[in-house]
Amino acid sequence: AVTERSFIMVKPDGVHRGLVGDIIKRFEQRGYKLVGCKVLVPSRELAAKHYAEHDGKPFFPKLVDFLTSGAVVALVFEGKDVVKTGRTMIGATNPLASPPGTIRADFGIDMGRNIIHGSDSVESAMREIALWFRADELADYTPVATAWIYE
Ligand code: YYY
Ligand code: MG
Repeated sequence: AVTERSFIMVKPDGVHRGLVGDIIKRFEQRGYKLVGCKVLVPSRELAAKHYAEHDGKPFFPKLVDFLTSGAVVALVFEGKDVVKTGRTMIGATNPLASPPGTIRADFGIDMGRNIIHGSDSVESAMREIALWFRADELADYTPVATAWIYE
């Protein structure tokens, strides 16, 4: 559905490296609608809730340390098949194993510095959007280009 939403986040490495604009640009030029955007340094509680599925795994503590080490840019994009397409645009978890043209391959090398997060299912997206944004932080509007993106 065209109202499908995904939670996309530029992680602290991407912010430090000045990649926020490049990453937003890729989703914008694809035709996805930006409905939420904010910069914040996440608390440990928020980071742990975001990555709750990984709690108990060996890399979990360093993952929480990393995500809380600086500012992130939390984004919500909306559009047809945005969750799956967003994951395709982002690429594999390990940047070195990710195909050229994907965000992680084009901007990164190590798995623990892979630049960006994207929801892995529509259900995850709904959970993550509710975790990071209040309802009144998501904009309700219709981009004028809509009819030139969707037939
Ligand atoms: O969804 P995605 O970000 O591609 O990977 P996940 O398996 O959900 O792991 C979340 C996050 O954790 C990943 O982006 C990097 C980090 N990580 C890690 O540092 N070491 C691992 N062995 C697995 C994941
Ligand atoms: Mg994941």
